[in-house]
Amino acid sequence: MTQTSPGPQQVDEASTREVDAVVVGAGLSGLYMLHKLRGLGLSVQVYERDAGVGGTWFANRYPGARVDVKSMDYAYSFDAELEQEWEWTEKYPAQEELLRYIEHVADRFDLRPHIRLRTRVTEAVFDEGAGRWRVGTDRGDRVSAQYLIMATGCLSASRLPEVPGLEGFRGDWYHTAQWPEEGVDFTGKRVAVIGTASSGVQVIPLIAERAAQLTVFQRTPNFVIPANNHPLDPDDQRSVKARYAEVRKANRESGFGVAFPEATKGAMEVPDQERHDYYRKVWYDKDNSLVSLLSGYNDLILSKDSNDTIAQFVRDRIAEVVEDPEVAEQLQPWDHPLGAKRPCLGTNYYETFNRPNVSLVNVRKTPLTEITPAGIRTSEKEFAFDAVVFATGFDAMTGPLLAVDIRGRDGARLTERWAEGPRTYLGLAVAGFPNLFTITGPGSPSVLSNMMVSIEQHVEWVGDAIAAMRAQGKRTIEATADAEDFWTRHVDEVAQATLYPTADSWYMGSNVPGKPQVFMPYPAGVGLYRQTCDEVAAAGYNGFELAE
Ligand code: N01
Repeated sequence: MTQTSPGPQQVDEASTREVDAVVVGAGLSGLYMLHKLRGLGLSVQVYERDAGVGGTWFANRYPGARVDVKSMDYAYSFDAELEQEWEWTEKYPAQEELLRYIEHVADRFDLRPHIRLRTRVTEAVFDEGAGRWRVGTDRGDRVSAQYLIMATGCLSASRLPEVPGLEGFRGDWYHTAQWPEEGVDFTGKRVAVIGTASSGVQVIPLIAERAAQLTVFQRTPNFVIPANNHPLDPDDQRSVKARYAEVRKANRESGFGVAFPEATKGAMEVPDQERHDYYRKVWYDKDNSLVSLLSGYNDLILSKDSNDTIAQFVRDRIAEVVEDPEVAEQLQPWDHPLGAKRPCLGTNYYETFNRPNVSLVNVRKTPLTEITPAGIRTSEKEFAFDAVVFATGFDAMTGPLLAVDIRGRDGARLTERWAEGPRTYLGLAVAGFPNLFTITGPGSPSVLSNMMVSIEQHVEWVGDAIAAMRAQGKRTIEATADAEDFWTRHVDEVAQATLYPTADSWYMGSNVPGKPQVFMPYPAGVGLYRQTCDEVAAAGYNGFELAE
């Protein structure tokens, strides 16, 4: 059996230190937060549970892992020299290249001395008397910090399905989000992949090329759009760099964090042929993107009828590509609007089901009942495997935050405060938890956007808030209960006006048994959201109490 999570190393000597800020996580958010706070003159301790920096791009190193936002948009914008000097090689770079980029950033800005790796923050308790957070780790660190910044990511608490028997499995097993650094050789093996969303869609075609047999266990089919990935043309890269400031500004003001001309018409307002031609053009366009597909008409995520047009277009493509009509039918999604669950980008995904060594099991019809010593049992039969790959996702958004025992005023636990679902002000702060900030927290656009745009906006907003507090001699900043109530209701109202809540998705917490069914990200778009955050700051941090 293979368990790949880097566990705690030897327990170090207990230490109690005072720093200005603790940042939890050394992914894209944690690194920039560290750099920002260092720039303000703060002492900062970053803790990272993994053995290296990179967050998502450290942990998700399964074959085929690559970003689905274009590289030129999925790059930090905070430093003009960095953005000019880094050369991307592909439209959608692979994990290795993204990790190289992040490591370059860590070295370039001399961030590593402030980061403790392989160290998981286990608890953070607000000491009201001192007005400071007391933070503890699984390696015995004890640190007191004025600010606690959770840069733990939205998709970092991976989860396995509730199927019994894994501990008795005689083969190897892997989770896509805890992939061994040394890689895995599937050559000649009988392999199972459970899960057919973004991670499964990326890993399946590559495992199929190596394995003797690949069996894909699918519960819900997804919409998979062709990535049309390709090497970046150096002239195109130069041309974007020449107008980078303008490109970044447009991204920040957009809906998804990637600028795209605003659609003026709904999908049903144009003739069928025109609409079909548009979808076709995007499907085959080498420079297409999820945004270009979803932004062609202004109501695709608002109107079921409009959404049906694009959903049917994709189902037709699946039927065209997949040779066995029964398999094609199983792969066609009918149960959710396109975009209401995270759509996937794929390379040779549907084509892979035409390979003689690949088969599909519909676990909606024949549910998984048990992992056996030899393999997997469904309600129909037992399958034998040498290796099982879980592409089964995450306890998203709240999972990484609630994995730390966070206690605010009066010892109130965040887990209890969020028992009915997350409650935040602006997705950045929680009433009763002073000086705690959540980067891309629930209630902010985060996962519905280009994460880089959302991360930078939050880091800069938090940095500015801390700078303002220091300038005014304030020791604590805390969201008011009224502001939190208002924001939590507002996020829900905006979500209810869309098709998002109609799907069972990790956005809704549906993938985790017992998790409250609440739409967690804020779907009003990054441009509008940024404006709101800026207005709050300009009004002297409206909705927050600042105390000396
Ligand atoms: O996880 P998921 P993911 N029995 O939760 C299935 C980002 N990401 O790692 O849909 C059988 O989306 C589950 O089935 P169902 C991106 O934001 C980005 O793929 O719940 N099946 C589903 O098929 C993405 O949305 C990139 O019915 C079970 C799958 O496992 C997010 O990460 C790449 C099961 C889980 O899908 C998460 O993606 C990768 C069970 N008991 C990830 N439990 C890119 O940038 C779960 N499943 C390209």
